[in-house]
Order: sequence, then C-alpha cells, then structure tokens
Amino acid sequence: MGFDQWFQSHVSDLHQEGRDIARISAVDRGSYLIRNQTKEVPAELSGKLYFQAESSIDLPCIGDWVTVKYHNNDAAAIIHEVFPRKTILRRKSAGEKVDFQMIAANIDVAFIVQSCHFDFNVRRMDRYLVMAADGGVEPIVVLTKTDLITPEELGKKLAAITSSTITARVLALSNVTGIGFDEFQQVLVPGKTYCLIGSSGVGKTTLLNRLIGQDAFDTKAVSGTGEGKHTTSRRQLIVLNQGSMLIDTPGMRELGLLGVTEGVNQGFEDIIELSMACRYADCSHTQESGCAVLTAIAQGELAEAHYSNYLKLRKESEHYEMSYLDKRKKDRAFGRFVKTVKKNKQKGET
Ligand SMILES: Nc1nc2c(ncn2[C@@H]2O[C@H](COP(=O)(O)OP(=O)(O)OP(=O)(O)O)[C@@H](O)[C@H]2O)c(=O)[nH]1
Ligand SMILES: [Mg+2]
Ligand SMILES: [Zn+2]
Repeated sequence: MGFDQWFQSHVSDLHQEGRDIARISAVDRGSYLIRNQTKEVPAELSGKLYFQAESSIDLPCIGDWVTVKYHNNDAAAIIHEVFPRKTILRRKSAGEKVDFQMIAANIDVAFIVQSCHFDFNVRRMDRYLVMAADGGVEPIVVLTKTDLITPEELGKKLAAITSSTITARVLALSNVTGIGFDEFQQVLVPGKTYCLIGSSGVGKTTLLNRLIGQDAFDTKAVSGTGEGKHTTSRRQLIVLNQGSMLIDTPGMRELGLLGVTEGVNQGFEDIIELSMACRYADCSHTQESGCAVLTAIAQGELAEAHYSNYLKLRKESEHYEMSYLDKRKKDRAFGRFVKTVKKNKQKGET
C-alpha cells in the first residue's frame, strides 16, 4: 500500500510494541477508517494523540501511516501515532488567522481536476500547482468534460495553459465519451498514491467510478451555471484492482493560498515596484492623486490589460481573504448605502 523504504526507516522512531501499522483510508470529521493489506476497520484516536495535538495538522489525515492497536477481535482499532509525512497537500484555512488544513498526506501525484466547461481557470490551476509544489507532490492537470466543448475550444484552453508558466503534464478527457480515459489510466502505477483535487462538480468522483468500473460512489448533476453542489463529503482512499491507490476529496470552494500580499504580487512585480512611489502608503491604485501606477498607465509605460488583470486578481483574493464577519459587515453597509440612495432618489423626484 505504498509503505516503502522511506516509511520503513522511520519505524524505529515510533513506539512499536504490540502495535501494528495501518493507513488512514477514510476521514469523516472525527471518524476514521484504517486499512492494511487485508482489511479496513473503523478507528478512533487515542486520548494521548488527541490531547497532544497542537493543531489539526498533528492529527491523522487521509493517506497517513499510523501505528494502531486492534481490539474487538480486530474489528476496530485505536490510533496511537502518526508517521512522519513524506509529502503533504494542505491549504490555508479561511479566516484571518494563518492556519493550515490538511487535505491529504503521502501522495505521489495530485490530479488537479478542472472542467473544460465553466470551471476552467488558469490562475486557479496555478494556485493548486503551488500547493502541490509546496508539499512535494507531483502535479498532473486533468481537464474533464471535453464533450461539452468543441475541439477548437479545447485547443484554445490547452494553448492557454502552455503559454502560461505552467509546465505540468496536462491530460484531457471526457467521462461521457471515454475519450482520453485510457491515457489517464496509463498514468497510474501500482503501489503509488494519487489524489483528486479541484472544485465541486468537475467530475472527480465520476472519474473514480469509471476507474473501478461501477458507480460505487455518489455523483450529482451540477446546476445550469456550472456551480458545483458538494456531493462528496468525506475523503477516502480506494485501492484499485491494479494496485494503485486513489483518494477522492470533496470539492474545494476556495483555495486560500493567495495572500493579498504574496500571491497577488507574483507576476506583478512591476506594479508593486511602481506603487512604492505612490503618494499614499495605502494607495489602492484606482483613483488616488499621486498614484504612480495610474501615472505609468497614462504615460503608456504600463499596459492597461496587465493592470486590469492585477485588479481582477486582487479583488478575487481580497474576497477570499475576507473573513465571514467582514463579509457580513460589508453586506450590511452596502444594504444601508442602497437604502440611502433610494431615499434620496425619491426625495429628488418629489
Ligand atoms: N458532460 C460531462 N459530464 C460529466 C463529466 N464528468 C462528470 N460529469 C458530470 O458532472 C457532474 C458532477 O460530477 P461529480 O463526479 O459528482 O463531481 P465531483 O468533482 O466529484 O464533485 P464533488 O464531489 O462535489 O467535489 C455529474 O453529473 C457527472 O455526471 C464529463 O466528462 N462530461
Ligand atoms: Mg465527488
Ligand atoms: Zn497607487
């Protein structure tokens, strides 16, 4: 199941007496399933493991190797320790605090799944790639639903990826027609662990079902706008017949990888440099007098398209960064604003 030399070399670091080694194969909030070569059983955390965890990162996640003690005639187990992780997929949790949330551990290859249809977005793809690179995981981009677009449109999308900074391998397929599926299947190597990540509704579970040859896991049609509805609710590791392992994950609504300061600035170093000369330190570069960025555009030193990309990305990122409370506050403030405008308008009319 992928317990290779690397993990073997860490066995001696752990308290092994009377304990077995198993892999976390499903996580649903506080409940776990673990499996070894022969069986899959429910498991709970030992009190020590639970209380010594300083954050959620210290707790077992899908793909982790753990030491366990079986009970109830080997029908259940207690998880005692988590092996060091060879690779990780983690993301920044929503909210102001810089906190991370584990997605999966000990993954060899992450399939970054996007639908060719509504979901396609090179910048978002890039964020997933950064996440994979951060955790030492090899990424492969998978474009699904090619049946919903023309070959020309697909060609354009592939070209958009190649002409970006993305160098990862890209596969395109349709779960409906089956085109491209063989090529996808050939990527899977026995003994290796793969993880499907991407927005909700892009066809991750459908792809998994296709691999195991039956509709074992729930999938759900997406709404007309292409917005996914979160069908998969837990992370699980499936051992395929040919010996490789695949982890399906619930769709990610957002990927909080972009800090307003770090991520956005990437690729916009020119604008950041210009902004040093703005009159106000908190210049938004949209309307302020003495804004060096606006001046550069007016003088033709900065391309307008590049600038508007910057604004777009910044807006998106600010949206992600905003805490729930901020969003509520902003909504309320906007509501009041609309009311005042309406009132004033009525006054003016009478
Ligand atoms: N036309 C078309 N539809 C597809 C394709 N792949 C999946 N679908 C459909 O897309 C919908 C969503 O698929 P799922 O597999 O549930 O998507 P998911 O990525 O697992 O979504 P979450 O579990 O919410 O993260 C289903 O109705 C699928 O039948 C494809 O290649 N072409
Ligand atoms: Mg799913
Ligand atoms: Zn400015």
